[in-house]
Order: sequence, then C-alpha cells, then structure tokens
Amino acid sequence: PPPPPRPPRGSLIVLEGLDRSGKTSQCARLVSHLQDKEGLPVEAWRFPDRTTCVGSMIAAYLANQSQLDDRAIHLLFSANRWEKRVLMESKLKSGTSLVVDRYSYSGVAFSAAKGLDIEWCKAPEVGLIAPDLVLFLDVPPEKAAERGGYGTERYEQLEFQKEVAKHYNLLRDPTWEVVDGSLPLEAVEEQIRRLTMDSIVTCQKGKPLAN
Ligand code: DGP
Ligand code: NA
Ligand code: NA
Repeated sequence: PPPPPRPPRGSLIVLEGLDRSGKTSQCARLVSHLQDKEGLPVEAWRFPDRTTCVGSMIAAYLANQSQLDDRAIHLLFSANRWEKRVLMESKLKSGTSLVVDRYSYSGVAFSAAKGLDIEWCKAPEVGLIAPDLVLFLDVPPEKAAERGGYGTERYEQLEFQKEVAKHYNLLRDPTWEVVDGSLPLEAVEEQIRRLTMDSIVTCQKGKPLAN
C-alpha cells in the first residue's frame, strides 16, 4: 500500500516588537484562539528560552547577575535558537504551527543597537528556519515605556529601546506585517488572527520550509 499521506506542515509565526509592545499577551491570546476556536495543532514558543542551560546564562545576564562581552551574549542568544532548531523543524513537519515570541530579528536588533556591526550580528542566524510570517507590533518607544513601566531587566530603558526601534526598521523584509500595536487590544488581536490564518493556509497548501 502507498505510504500514508504526510500531514500538511505547520506555519512558523513570529511576533516581534519592543519590550512592552504587547507581544507576549498577543502570543498567548493567539495560541488559545487557534487551539480552542480553530482546533489547530499549535504551540507557544519564546526566545530566549530560559529553561535550557544556555537560557539560564542569558537569564542571569538579563537580570544583571552576570556581565558578559557584547559578542559573547550575542552568540549565546543565537545558540539558544540553534539548540531548538531540530525540534522546531520536526514540529513544523509533523503539522504543528509554532507561535514564537521573538526570534532572530530580536537577536540582530538588540545587539546592533549596542553598536555591533549589523552584518556581524546576522551571521550566526543564517541557517535557522525562516519564519513564514513576522508580525511586528509597532508601538512608539515612549508609549511602550509608559505601559505599566519597565521592569528591572537590562534592556528595559527608553534610550536603548529607541535604538532597538531604529534597528528593527532596518530589518523589515517581505515576510513582515506591521501591526499598529497602539490600537485597542481586540483590534490588534483581530488583525493578528487574520494574518496568521492566511499564513497557516498557505503552508498547508505546500509552501516549502526555508532557511
Ligand atoms: P523577553 O523574554 O521577550 O522579555 O526578552 C528578554 C530581553 O532580551 C528583551 O529585552 C529582549 C532581549 N532579547 C531577546 N532576544 C534577544 C537576542 O537574541 N539578542 C539580544 N541581544 N537581546 C535579545
Ligand atoms: Na522584557
Ligand atoms: Na515579552
């Protein structure tokens, strides 16, 4: 008998934006919607993934409990994505869509905002799985800073976030959809749902996975 048909592949959906742009709550709302209302196989992922060994070094750095050379921490953030690559590929191929809170664009924007060369920052990301859709939650840095204030993590400072915003602008590519994150939460959610469903359908129809 012929082999059983492979399930349609899942979609790699990435949310990006400044700290306090609303990404994390939008990721959670999107995942519940896709699971509960659309009945789709989907998982919530995030980077940095602080649960791994590399992730614990990143967590200590972000909490200002350790000091690391700018290039060393850059490579750790990248390694944290690489250590999840095999699992990511197998999930997508088995039909599970992934909604990911931050990915390589954060990697490049946050490190380049410190003054590192942008091409140097991009190099270790080459070969990671390419997102099918990047949802950029656009919120002005001043407005993000007002939202409940920043915590005490290393990068949560207005002047630095302004630099990050400039570098995100340099990274926009055709996989990006810019969503106005200043709109009411429900309006943002609605746009995100629609764009995500379009991407999931395109992947189900056989769009190949890319690096
Ligand atoms: P989050 O857990 O999403 O709040 O991210 C923690 C902080 O780390 C946040 O300020 C964004 C920053 N960040 C996320 N990914 C990277 C990365 O790959 N490189 C650098 N330098 N910073 C990152
Ligand atoms: Na944060
Ligand atoms: Na977050």
